[in-house]
Amino acid sequence: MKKLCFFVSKKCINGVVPVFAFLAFSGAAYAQVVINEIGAFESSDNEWVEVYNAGNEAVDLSGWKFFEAQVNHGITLYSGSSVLEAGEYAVIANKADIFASAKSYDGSLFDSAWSSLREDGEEIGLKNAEGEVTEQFTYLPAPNFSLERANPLLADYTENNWQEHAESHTAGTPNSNFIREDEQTDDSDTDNQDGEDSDQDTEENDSGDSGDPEDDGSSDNPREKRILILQKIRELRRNYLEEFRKLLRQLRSIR
Ligand SMILES: [Ca+2]
Repeated sequence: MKKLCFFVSKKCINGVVPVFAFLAFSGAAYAQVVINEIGAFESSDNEWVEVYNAGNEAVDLSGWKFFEAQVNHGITLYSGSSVLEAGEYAVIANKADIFASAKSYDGSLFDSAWSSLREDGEEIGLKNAEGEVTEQFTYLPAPNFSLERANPLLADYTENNWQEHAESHTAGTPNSNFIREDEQTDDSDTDNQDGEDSDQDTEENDSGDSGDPEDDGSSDNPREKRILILQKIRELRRNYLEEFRKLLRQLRSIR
């Protein structure tokens, strides 16, 4: 256990390490599909929810239900695969054909049908093919943009773990708040187990970013500074996800 904790200690994210440590120590498979982003701000026909497999084994969503307004809404595969691999995303849309035509998205898409997701929050959930509740909670108000979950492994449904997107949404892709600002400093100068995919390659995609969101020096405009910080967060999130998936692969390889 001590060795394991050392193995992941440099990438500690709140709530993540204890789960991984337990899993690796026990060697257990771990299935956990969660609701990861909510598009209640859209017009009713365009509404959607994003789900994410935060476990370490594939999950077949055939027969699963999206629970909303005290109703179990069926979901039917529209495109992609019903099997959600570990670390993969899928989208459940109120009208999948409308979602597919309106969004640039090529991942797994499920069609469902509900009246309307409340922008001021309501109780929603997921039920598996056996009818068991895998997750159920009341989401926070998000009237303008999507509501994103920061840490999919935390059963925290408060504003500590859910924030409204700054200007849009990330349906089917990692959330913009996946790495929170207060986690960047703890994660900034670390390397991974294999010495690969470290932080050196994080500066390629966003021009004008010096690497330190507090010291970019490029603008005093609050909105521009916020965008620069969000770009840095997304870079860190991408690197974190790569490490996240690598750890899951390592877990699965343990016999
Ligand atoms: Ca997302």
